[in-house]
Amino acid sequence: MSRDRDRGRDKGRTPARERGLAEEWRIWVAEALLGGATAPEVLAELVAEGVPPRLATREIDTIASTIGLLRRMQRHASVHTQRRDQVLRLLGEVAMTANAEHPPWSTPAAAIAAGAAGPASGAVIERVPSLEADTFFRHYYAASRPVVLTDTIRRWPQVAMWSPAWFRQRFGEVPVAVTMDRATDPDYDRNTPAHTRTMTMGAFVDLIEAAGTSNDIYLVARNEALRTPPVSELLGELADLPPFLRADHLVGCVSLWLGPAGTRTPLHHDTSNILFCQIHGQKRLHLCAPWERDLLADARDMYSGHDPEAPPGAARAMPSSVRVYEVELSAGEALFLPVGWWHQVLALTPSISLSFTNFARPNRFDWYTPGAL
Ligand SMILES: O=C(O)CCC(=O)C(=O)O
Repeated sequence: MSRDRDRGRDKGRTPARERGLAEEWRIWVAEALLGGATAPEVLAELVAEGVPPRLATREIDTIASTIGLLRRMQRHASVHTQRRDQVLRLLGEVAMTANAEHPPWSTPAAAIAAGAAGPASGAVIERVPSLEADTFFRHYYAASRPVVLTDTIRRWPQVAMWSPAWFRQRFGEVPVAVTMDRATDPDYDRNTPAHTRTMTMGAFVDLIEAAGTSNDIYLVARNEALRTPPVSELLGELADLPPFLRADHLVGCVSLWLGPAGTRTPLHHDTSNILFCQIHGQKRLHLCAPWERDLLADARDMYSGHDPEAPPGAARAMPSSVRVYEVELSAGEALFLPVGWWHQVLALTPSISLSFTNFARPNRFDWYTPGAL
């Protein structure tokens, strides 16, 4: 420390000027703090050089807080780089799932460039009646591009009669794990295990019917209903799956969502691609691409912390830089939700949805956790 201080002395100036320390002494203070000296040690040195203690303290505080700010900025920049690298790797790995000799993009960097120019350039999510497997995998799955399929699941005649009342009639006595008391917990989705209770399907549907519009009760994906008989029998009744799903691989790959109007799943991303099928009622989804810089910056685990439905200026309002897509799904429509895409889901009516992850292409990206960095 004193050798550095000598450098200040070499300049031949007194350390204190009228309004503050001379520049070379400020540099000395910064170097001493960066080198590990404590503020009291630096203060003692300055005072020994004749700097008034109050002036020395003020200068040290200012320099120490600037150093702290720079360190935080450096940390932030490095976390952002790591998060962006995860997005690049995700898009690169997804691109490699294309069933073609030439995948859509050959490198992750090209993938993100093409992805950013693709889905984000249109204002709405494309809607098509149905897709052949090859077209679906090449132009949507491998391209990380959402699409609404308007007719694909209309071909499920057995499913067309599903409603909350139908579930009560068929599975009334079956115990199911549902979430309750969500309305008083701002972090209800993250805290799903703490809100989980078991009751009969019949009692739950009674609650849905009594609830009107409510986010307080919801049977969410993290339930075992479709893994265990008799509810799992429904999987055998899903005839004529789209050609890009594996009909032989359903158990553990299909999740049931059942609730009243008003249920809201907050903005989050998943670690697999999803075919989100609206079986009964209507839902509104807000979607944002994984490469949205301002969402990546604020991500916490799988959640974004922003609310696309919050009015501008509200605490959780979306950053204005972020492009938000809005999709309404009616019964019989399905949305392809690419892995990593942020989505928030609101039930506009009492609703039943099924989400599928059994695509006939690699679909596990558990490592994708930018918000955990
Ligand atoms: O329907 C919902 O409430 C949420 C669906 C969802 O987030 C999903 O399938 O990943």
